[in-house]
Amino acid sequence: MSRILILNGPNLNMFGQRDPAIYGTETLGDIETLCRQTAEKNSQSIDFRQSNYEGELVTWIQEEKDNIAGLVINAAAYTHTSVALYDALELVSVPIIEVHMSNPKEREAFRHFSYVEPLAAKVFAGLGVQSYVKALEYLSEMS
Ligand code: CA2
Repeated sequence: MSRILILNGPNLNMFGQRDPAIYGTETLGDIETLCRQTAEKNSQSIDFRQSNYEGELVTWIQEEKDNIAGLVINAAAYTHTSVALYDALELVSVPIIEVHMSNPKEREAFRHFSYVEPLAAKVFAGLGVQSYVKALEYLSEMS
């Protein structure tokens, strides 16, 4: 069974509570449930986490990088700001899939650059919760 780490960055615990036109109505709990259903179909086991702290995300990547078959990450605002996250992701040798609910490239200019993208095998953005589903399916097809 492939173990996949799914990391969610700052403020994503607020999904479903604000800005439904941008992020949809699903909560992060709903997204986790959908990921678990998708993973079960693909014989994957998932570890689904969220943190509002850059350092905690970095620590989790360091701790888990050798225990996983793939990493799915919605780094939220840290996508556009975090060299620390880039440095941590550089240490990961399994495929990294970048996901976003919205499409940052179609939003404000400050969201257009991603520190995750250069290290990602694939990016799924603008598909709502399906971005996470497609990331798990992509990893399943890769393995
Ligand atoms: O579209 C995405 O998934 C984002 O990663 C969401 C991030 C944003 O900074 C990225 O540019 C794109 C976080 C947005 C703030 O989180 C909220 C969640 C629910 C309601 C309001 C804000």
